[in-house]
Formats: sequence, structure tokens, C-alpha cells
Amino acid sequence: MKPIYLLIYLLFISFSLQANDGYKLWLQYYPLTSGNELYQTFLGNVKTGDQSPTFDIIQEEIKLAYNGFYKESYPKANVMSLDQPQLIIALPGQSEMILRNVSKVDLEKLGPEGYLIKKITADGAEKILISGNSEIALLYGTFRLLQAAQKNQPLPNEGMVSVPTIERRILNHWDNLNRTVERGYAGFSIWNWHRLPRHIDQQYLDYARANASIGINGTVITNVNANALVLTADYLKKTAALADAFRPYGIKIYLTARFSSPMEIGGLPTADPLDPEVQQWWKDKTKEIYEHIPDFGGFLVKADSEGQPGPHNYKRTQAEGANILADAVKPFGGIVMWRAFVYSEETPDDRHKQAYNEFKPIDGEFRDNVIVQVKNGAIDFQPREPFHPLFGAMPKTPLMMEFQITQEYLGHDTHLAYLAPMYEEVLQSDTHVQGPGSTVSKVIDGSLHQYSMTAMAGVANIGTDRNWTGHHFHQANWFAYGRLAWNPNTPSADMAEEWLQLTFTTEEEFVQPVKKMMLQSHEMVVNYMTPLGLHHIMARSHHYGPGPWVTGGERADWTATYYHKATEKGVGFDRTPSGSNALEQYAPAIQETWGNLETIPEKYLLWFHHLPWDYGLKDGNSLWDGIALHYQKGVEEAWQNILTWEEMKPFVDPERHAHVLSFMKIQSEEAIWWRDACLLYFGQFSQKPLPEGVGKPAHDLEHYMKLNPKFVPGI
Ligand code: GCV
Repeated sequence: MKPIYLLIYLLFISFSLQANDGYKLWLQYYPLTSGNELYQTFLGNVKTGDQSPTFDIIQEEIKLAYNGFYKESYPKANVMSLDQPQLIIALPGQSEMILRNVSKVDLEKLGPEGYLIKKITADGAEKILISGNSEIALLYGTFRLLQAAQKNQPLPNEGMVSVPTIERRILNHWDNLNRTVERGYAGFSIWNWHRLPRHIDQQYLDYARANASIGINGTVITNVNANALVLTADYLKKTAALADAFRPYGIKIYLTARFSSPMEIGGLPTADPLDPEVQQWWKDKTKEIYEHIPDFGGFLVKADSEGQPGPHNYKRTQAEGANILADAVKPFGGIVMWRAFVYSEETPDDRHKQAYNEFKPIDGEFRDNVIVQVKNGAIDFQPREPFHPLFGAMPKTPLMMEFQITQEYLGHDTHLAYLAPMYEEVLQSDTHVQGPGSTVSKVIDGSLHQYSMTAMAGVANIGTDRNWTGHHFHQANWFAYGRLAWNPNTPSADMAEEWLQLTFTTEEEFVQPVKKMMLQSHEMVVNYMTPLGLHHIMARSHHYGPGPWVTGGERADWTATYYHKATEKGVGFDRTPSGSNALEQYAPAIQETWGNLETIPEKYLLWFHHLPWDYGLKDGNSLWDGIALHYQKGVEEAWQNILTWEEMKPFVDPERHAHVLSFMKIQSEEAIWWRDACLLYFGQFSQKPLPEGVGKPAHDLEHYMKLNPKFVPGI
């Protein structure tokens, strides 16, 4: 290379290192170091199936990765015209080589979306085959191979086979038509409704590509607190434009349906689900939607919850409400995802019990194209919640999981919390409904009750921030959610490691300590926010920062005092038979374990029990001391993360390194804020000194109670 070209090249490399804003997510395709060219000849000699939008995407992806990995231009102009390809990506009918080397039985096992990657020797050369039963399956397989190439991970001799366990792997965007995002902390909504349908932004394609790379195949693009306008003709055209853009990536569009739409945009006097005119309105509207979007996935509905209209307005059941929409989408193959997040301040019962009480009695009354969407826990996406008692309780109605990826209750965008361990804890919880081993994961993959439909939803953390998710590390939560939706039994440690390798580097001195930090981060947040089963003690409304003193106002079940019940005598919500008895909603084996102070895991202690401050914890500390020590531990962990990250400087581009560091400093300060505010508040009741080793608050309680940040995003 001439010196001048070398100089330009070096300038380019150093510029690109400095300019890494994270937009490329886990699809960095950064240069491989020499000796790591395991896949180069394969990726440089590719033949794909016939021309199609999805095959175009596959080819472009390979070229992009190749150029990134090997710092060379892609060797072939036309990747489809090779005589001796070394990588063949095709449907069985498109390639003799695949027909000869992949058995029909193996292909059948893949279903519509599974893929296989196989190594063979033919014509005197090694070849890799990627096949499956749809183009989308091939796209998934391609991403898998590129991920292996980035990690320089050899293909196992037996190849790779991967089949999704959950059929519908969906993101839920709580995005409003005015582009604000409810509980969104990474900027505005990426959907620019005003420019749609005429302008398809590159970001829409990048979004679809990122989702496809982790197996997500559906998106609900509007907020569950729905605006009926999205079902009007103008907005359907806009939605159709997005659906067209997403289709080659295998992403289906779903919309939220406001239950009162027949009145709001249909001019009817009622939205009663048993009214024939209302039923006809939904049928006509649905037909119109399918004219715009032939593969429309269906509706997601939040009804009778937090002010949303629903069947209760007409004294109808949730099933009667869901079925009318189900009947409308049925002829077109659509589904209805009906949320179980139904509760009311007018119901005297513990909020924990309300969804179960509403849905359990109507198990079996839903149409077969309805799936009930249940949050992971019975309250609301708390830093830690025991699994929702509905899991396992509705054998005749398919249930799907709803996780929150955005961090409404976990410090918003600046607090590093890798959420996969939290998801894993819920998915691996044993409901015991059919004896030991009846995990939540088996409920939602349909195997426990032989559900006819399976799905998972994750409330997205994506916005217009250049790195998509605010905190660079929160990309890992989107990534892990996708992986878990594909296979709910994927270990969180594996996903953390893979995400780090794809996003930053494979250097072990970086991957191992940072993985450790990620794996501890969720527990760290629990420690400094809501240890030992405390819950919902964050500030009112925006939920940013501590607010254990929040009381009164429009709804008791939106206050902290409703949940912690702290007095001089003790703290915690008694959900045993002597209290609300929410425990009875779980299987007898769980009631026994969690109802007994000897056997309940201490992480759920104050969720189910009201205990005196001097109650003895297993480690010998009193409850008060234990609470204080957990807060302190969280503070120390947040500080330790800063030190760990500072040591990682040589491995990370300066831009991302500085961004993460700056957020970690905020997190560390706010962990102290949480500790001091909560311990001062609870200390009024416990009347006990802080145990040794716990930092002293810099201010008095009034100071913390007066802090009132304005314009917190995401409301
Ligand atoms: C979309 C919580 C949030 C609300 C959200 C609601 C829900 O209550 O605070 O913003 O509304 O959950 O899941 O419907």
C-alpha cells in the first residue's frame, strides 16, 4: 500500500473508532484480528436462492459483515452466479446441494422459522449450507453464522440447528401518535407519523434488521393506552407503509385497539361488545385493515385498566370483550392479545389479587385466537416480583408473557441493569401446578397445558437516541429479550457474553469482568431500591427516584404506603391468610413455602409478610439492619462498577466508554440518594440506628421529600 493510502486508511480507522455512537448495536462487524479468518472463504463465496427482497437482505448483510471483518472489499459482484460456492443459503427446492445433504425429516423438524447450518465436504471442498423452510428462517440462520464469525467460534461438527420455542416474539412500543413514548427514556418515538407513508426512514429498516438478527418477528407499534385515530384510513396507510418495510425482515405489525373506537371514530352510541352494530363495526374495520396490510398480525388491547375503556363499562366480561375482536380478525388469520393488567381502585381487594380474580373464572371462555397477555408479576414491573399467579392457573386459555424492557421502575435510562437474570428468575420459577418442574417457561412455551398459541411481549426501550436505548448497556436488554423469546431457557450469562463479544470485543480481559458486572447489576438495583421484597416505593407518577413517603392522592394503589405498610411495629405487606391472602392464588406447594417464614426465599420476604423491625434474618441480622445493609451493598456495587469500567478503557472506543462512565456516575450518586432517602424514611418507624458500615445521609428526610424533578421523561 502506498504511504498516502496507508495514512488515509489509518485516519479512517481511528476516526471510526472515535465515532462509535452505538447505532450499530450488536451488529458492529468490527475487524477480526489476524488468525481469526475461520469463515472468510465461505463468506466470500456465497450462493443464495432466487432473487427476492429477503435474499437481497441476506446478500447485503454478508457483504457488510465481510467488509467489516476482513477490512477488504467484497470479492464477488454477483453473489448468485458462482459455480463453486462455499456457502449456500437456500430453500431446499432451490439447491441440489441442499436436497442431497439435508434430509426431509430434518427439515420438517425446523418448522416455519427454524434453521440449520451444516458443514459438508463436496466437490473436494468444505462447504457450509444454511437451510430452512422459509426465507426468513434463512435470514435467521445467516445472522447466526455471522455472529459465529464475529466471535470466531468454530461450527460444531454436527452443525447448528435452532428452532424457536415461542411462535410470536413481539415488541410492544408504548409510542404515542405525537411521538412521545410512555415510559420511554431514549428520546422520542422512532415512528415519524407525520412523514409517513411517503418517507420510509433508514432507521425503520435498521430497526427491522436488528430485530430479525435476534429473532423478533412482531411489533405492536402503538401504546396500549391507545388512540383510536390509528385505526382511521389515514393512519392505516402510514401503518401499511411500515408493514411493507418490515415484511422482508419477517416482522409483522400489530396495532393497539381502543375499546371505545366504535364510538370515537365510528360514530356509534355504544361500544358494548354484545351490540350487533358494534360487532359489525369491528368486522368492517378489520376488513379495511387487512386491505391495507394483508398480513396484519392482530390487536393488542388494554381494557378496564387505569382509565382505559373496556367491557366493564357494559357489565361484560373480559372474554366477551376480547371475543368480539377475535371474531373480526379470525377470517384473516389474526389474533387478539388481551392484557390481564386489569385492576381498579374501586375494588377493595389487594391489587395483587385482582387480575387473577377477574381472569381465572373465565378460563376457557375466550375464542381460540385470543391469547391473554400477563405481566411477569402481579403488581407492575417492579425491580423484583414473584411470578404472576395467573401462570399455571389458566390451562384452557393460552397465556403469553409480558416483560418490560424499558426501565420504568429500575432507574430509567441511566441505571445500568442487565435484565436477563430478572427475566430468567421468572421464567424458571416453578408454579408447581402440575407438580415440581411446572415452570413458568413451560406455561408460556405451551408445553404444560398444550396451548394452541404461544407468544412473548417485551415493552420496548427504543427511542430516537443515537444508540437507540439511552444507556449503551440497555441494548443488551433488547438483545436478551429477543434471544429469550426465541428460547426462554437461554441462560442470561450466555446472552451477556455474546452481546459483549458482538458489541465490543472478544478480548477475555474485557468480556469476563464486564459480564460479571452485568450479571450482578439487576440484584444491585434491587439492593439499593427495593431489597427483601419491598416494592412500589418510588416517586409518584414518573417513578424516578425514591418515594417511600408517597401517600394519599387519587388512588391508594398508586402510593408507596399502600405497599410497604411501615409503622413502628414493622414493615411489609401481609399476603398470608392473616392478611390479603394473595398467597392462596398460588399452588399449595408455593403457599406452603412462601407462607412459612422458615422457607420463604428472603428476596420475597416483605412482599408476603409484615414483620417487626427486629425480626431475625437468616444471616443473624435484624430486619432493620438487613434492609440497611442491602442498601449499602447496592451503593458499594454501583461504585465498584465505575472502577471496573474505568479499567476497561483500553478495550472500548472513547465515545462509548465515556458515555457509559458518565451514566455510571449518575447511577452511583442515585444509589446513594435511594439509600439515604429510604433509610431516613423507614428509620422514623424502626427508631434504630444505622448498623456499622452503612453510610450516613448527607441531608435530613425533608430534603429528600422536597426533591421534585420536573419534566421527567416518559409520563
Ligand atoms: C401503558 C404502568 C405504567 C403505565 C402503563 C401501565 C400498563 O402502570 O405506569 O404507564 O401504561 O403500566 O402496563 O398499561
